Amino acid sequence: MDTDCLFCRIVAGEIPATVVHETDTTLAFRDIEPKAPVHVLVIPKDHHPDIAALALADPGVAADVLAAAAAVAETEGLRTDGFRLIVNNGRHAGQEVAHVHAHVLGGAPLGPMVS
Ligand code: IU
Repeated sequence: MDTDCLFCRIVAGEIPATVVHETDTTLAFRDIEPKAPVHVLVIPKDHHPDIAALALADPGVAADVLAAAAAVAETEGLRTDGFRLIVNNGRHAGQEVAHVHAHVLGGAPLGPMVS
């Protein structure tokens, strides 16, 4: 755990979050500023700064994040009409929180991808 990391502190239960799914290695909770009717963040419980670091260090947990995102899509009713899965990686992608997180977005047409 990185004590300076907001998402590590959510995993530790120090900061509240609306958790919608949890496994041994992942946690999924609602984004506090939702950009779609459904906006859930899926994170590994262990601290990794971004998806590239996670995939290189622990590809099994990277796969766990994908599986958790799929489970969230199922329970949130997004499988029929579809959903978007986004992982911002680093400064040019606009990553704000340096603990890897996958955005699960859906519940309405999302429009084209932003540039
Ligand atoms: P990004 O990919 O790093 O840009 O996304 C960070 C997301 O984390 C963003 O959608 C925020 O609304 C969200 N978030 C949150 O859910 N809870 C928080 O306490 C903070 C950010 I700070």
